Amino acid sequence: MHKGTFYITTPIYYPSDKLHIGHAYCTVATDTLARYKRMCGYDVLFLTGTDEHGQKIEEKARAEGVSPKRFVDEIVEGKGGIRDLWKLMNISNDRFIRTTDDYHVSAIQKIFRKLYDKGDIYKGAYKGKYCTPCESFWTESQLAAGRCPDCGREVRDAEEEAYFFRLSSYAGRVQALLETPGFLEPVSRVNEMINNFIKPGLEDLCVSRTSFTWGIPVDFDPGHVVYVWIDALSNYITALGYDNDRYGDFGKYWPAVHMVGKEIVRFHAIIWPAVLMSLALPMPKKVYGHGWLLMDGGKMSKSKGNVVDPYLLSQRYGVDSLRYFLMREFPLGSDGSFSNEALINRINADLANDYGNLLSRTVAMVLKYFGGRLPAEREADPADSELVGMAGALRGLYARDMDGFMPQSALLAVFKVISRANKYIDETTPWVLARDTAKKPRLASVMYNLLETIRIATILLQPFTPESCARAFVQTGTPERAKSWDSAAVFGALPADVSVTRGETLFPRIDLEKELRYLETLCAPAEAEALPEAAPITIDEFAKVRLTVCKVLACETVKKSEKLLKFRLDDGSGTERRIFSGIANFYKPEALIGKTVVACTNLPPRRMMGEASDGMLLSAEKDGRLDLLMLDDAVPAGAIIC
Ligand code: ME8
Repeated sequence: MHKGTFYITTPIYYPSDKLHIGHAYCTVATDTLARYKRMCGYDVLFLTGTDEHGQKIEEKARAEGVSPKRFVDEIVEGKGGIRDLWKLMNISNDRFIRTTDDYHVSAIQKIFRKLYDKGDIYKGAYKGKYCTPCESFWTESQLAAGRCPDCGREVRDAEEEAYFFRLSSYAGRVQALLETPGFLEPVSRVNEMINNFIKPGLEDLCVSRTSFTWGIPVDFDPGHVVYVWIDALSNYITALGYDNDRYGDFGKYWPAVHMVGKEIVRFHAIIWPAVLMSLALPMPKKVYGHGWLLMDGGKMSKSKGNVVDPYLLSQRYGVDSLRYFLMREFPLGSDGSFSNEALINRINADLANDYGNLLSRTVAMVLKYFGGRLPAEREADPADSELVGMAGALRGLYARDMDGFMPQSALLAVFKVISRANKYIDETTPWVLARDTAKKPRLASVMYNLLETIRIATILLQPFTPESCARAFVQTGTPERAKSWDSAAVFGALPADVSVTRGETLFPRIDLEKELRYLETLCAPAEAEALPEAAPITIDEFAKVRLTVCKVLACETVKKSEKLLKFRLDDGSGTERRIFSGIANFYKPEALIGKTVVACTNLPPRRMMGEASDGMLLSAEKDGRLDLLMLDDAVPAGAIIC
């Protein structure tokens, strides 16, 4: 019997670039809550996806010389893309929506028309400052010293025909909704919305554009595309089958809980409710505006000693460790500072030392003292009562925190009990009890209490570290019925004669110093290989350097190396040249095939990863950004740079 439905969503991310740890943070938080609700017996629908339209994506695709659809396909579906990332990170989403999916596109056109037919969308003129070279409209406040903030050129007053949504007429109802307890959390965001947006007066919202084409066309007025936020927000209902027949469970799952970053609370708590009001649909159950992961005083960046690629971090430290860190380190509603050091310290302290150690010590003792299976005889002691009491009460505390969107507090509660269990080992000194056969029943009680505590903690850790918990259950011989949510409230659900199995260490300790040095080489090539002050050279010395134009025939990643790409090049000599280059963090190999590059071809060959590398490819580097030098493809292979 399920307890009802629970529909939870992440923002749909822009596939304009690779996702970073901030995106992973929101998705892991949502996944953890979805897994928690499933565990409690809810019928959960968890949705994530990608927001694929808009000018920014159109421009990025143009810069790469591909169509916008091809550009987003690669980032979303390609190797190491967004879908791969969520698979790797064990994200349990039930659906994945792309706003370029046909069913979504046609549903958006219907929704736009509905709003128009209702009179909530009208045609007007968009007035603003226009930068002709950039083809961009700006408001007065967006300008930089009165000029275009992008290119710095002069702007002019201009008008563009556009559709507007009557947001202003929903201000009263939206304010009442914002003030409804539980709708927008954390509560601090409610005043932010009311003071910053409602009180100054809501203006009607421009919901169509004519200045670019990569969007969903307004079907009754060609030339206009639907504003990307109307397109994007509606994903939450089209993904359930609203105005389309791809799915049929809108009635079953709507309304949703929307997990979003604080910067887009405004769209979800003001604009989206107003659109839903206009469509006469129920309001979202909740909008939760989580905080940001910050680094280097605010900006996520690869250049300043922090690796922020969730793919890389998951592969190196384990998905569960990264998931745990994200949920344990930062309170969900506030901002927090991300650092690789904090990540490694947290894994070592909590997962390796506290939880992992408790598990491995307990299993090792049951094996050593009882051959792996506990006897039925027991001898309780008053010394057990605190641990047994804490473990028995844990599920209640945990549920209160999880229901209150406080996964960090829930984890703190679990780890308090884990620490208590480690202390219990020191207090009961099983190694002393083991010396006296008369104390075997007492020793069995101590072991059982430890296994029970581990079992309850493991059930509750499942939403955070699902894979490791499954392995812990195997080691502790926990039968299926003793893994359930219900059984987490019962101390004593393990069979009396439980038997354990030795397993691999769940969370190996990480050498902090060594890892930080390693991560530094990945993320700050410019700093790691600081260039000496350039000394003057003569023209003859310069002429000694042979720079040859080459065509990339093939390019591939190198096993066991996260940095290197292996190139096969046509250097015009008729013999293929092989060069290894440490740029794998910046390029996908398939994107480089056919490119015209420059190599220094009179360096002595070097052995790299067991093979000869004959030369060096030239790149341009600044502030952690790296660009392989590429020439116009008309330049022939073998041309000498002079
Ligand atoms: O805004 N810390 O997409 P987006 C924590 N397509 N979370 C972060 C973060 C950080 N530093 N950086 C990003 C969009 N996020 C729209 C959404 S929804 C209908 C459309 C997370 O790719 C956070 O959840 O810019 C934020 O709201 C989201 O990624 C923005 O992702």
